Amino acid sequence: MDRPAPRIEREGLAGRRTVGPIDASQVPRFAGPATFARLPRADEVPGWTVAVAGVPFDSGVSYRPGARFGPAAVREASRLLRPYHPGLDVEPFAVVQVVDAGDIVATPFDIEEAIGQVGAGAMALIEGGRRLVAVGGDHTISLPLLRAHARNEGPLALVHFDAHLDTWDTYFGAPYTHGTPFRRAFEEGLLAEDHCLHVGTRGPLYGATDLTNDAGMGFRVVTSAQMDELGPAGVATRIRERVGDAPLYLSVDIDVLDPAHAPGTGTPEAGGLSSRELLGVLRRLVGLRLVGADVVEVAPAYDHAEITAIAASHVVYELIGLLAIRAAQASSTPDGSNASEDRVSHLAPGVSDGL
Ligand SMILES: [Mn+2]
Repeated sequence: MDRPAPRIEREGLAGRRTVGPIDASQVPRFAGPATFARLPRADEVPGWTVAVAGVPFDSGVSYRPGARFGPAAVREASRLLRPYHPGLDVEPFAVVQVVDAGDIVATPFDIEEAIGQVGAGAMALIEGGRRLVAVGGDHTISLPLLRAHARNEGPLALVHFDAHLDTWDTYFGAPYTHGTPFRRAFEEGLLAEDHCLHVGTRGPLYGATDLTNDAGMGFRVVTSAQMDELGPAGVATRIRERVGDAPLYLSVDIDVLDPAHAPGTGTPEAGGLSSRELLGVLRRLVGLRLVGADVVEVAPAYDHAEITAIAASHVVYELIGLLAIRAAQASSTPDGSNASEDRVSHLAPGVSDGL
């Protein structure tokens, strides 16, 4: 393209101009290089509030490798995301400036060095209260991401969507792997006591002590099977009760979805959530103090027709919607008026209709 791509520009919070996705009525969605949702790169706008960044690191996996290709696959699969979210009644890219910040580069040869690189990369991105949705990569990356956010926000409420607990101690003696980040986070004091929850766990464990050890670290669990009784609204209520007003970090391992909805992942387990259920839970979390999030474990080599990457791209979009609404709520005047209120009408928690 020999001229800048035409982008959707809007007036966002406090009258600030936001530069959104490339206009799909002028440039077809399948044309041009992929950024997340065809948003501008960070270096194409003067400043931003929310970034999507890839973390293509998968040297911490225990089974199928390949999540290093997750960020590229999620970007490709995100081309069809549109600017308006009807379930949340928000235009997330209009309310705040959202960008694709590229990839946080980490060595594939040394896990501890990579963890340092991811942490430093994340710290730079979230400086000054900016928000990050990281796209993995394997679940190892959540440890440095939690470290970075806890440094800014203090101990975090962690809501962890995953088939697995990820609170094991070591694998082959290795303390830093994709199955251990949340035990390390607990040990390091990054997590807020009595505010952490796993959602969607299932499948065989090494033993019953996996669960008692996990509970001993202060985690509670809503299993995948409980989705049948509670439904997305009930699960969201459990989450809201657990998190309260603590700063919230959301970590979504795409294997929380059933392999029918996410075949392209490293450690699939039968009996998982549908993508509809996961999205339905997430969009009922409006009003919580979301400070950061990641979506991990998309391994495109095992995917089919982009099923997994599409699901992940929608999860990221959902998270951006929550962050945009959070930013709008934070900047609302006491009488509730707000320059971009027409882009966000559901500012109250407990969105339940039209989801
Ligand atoms: Mn995991």
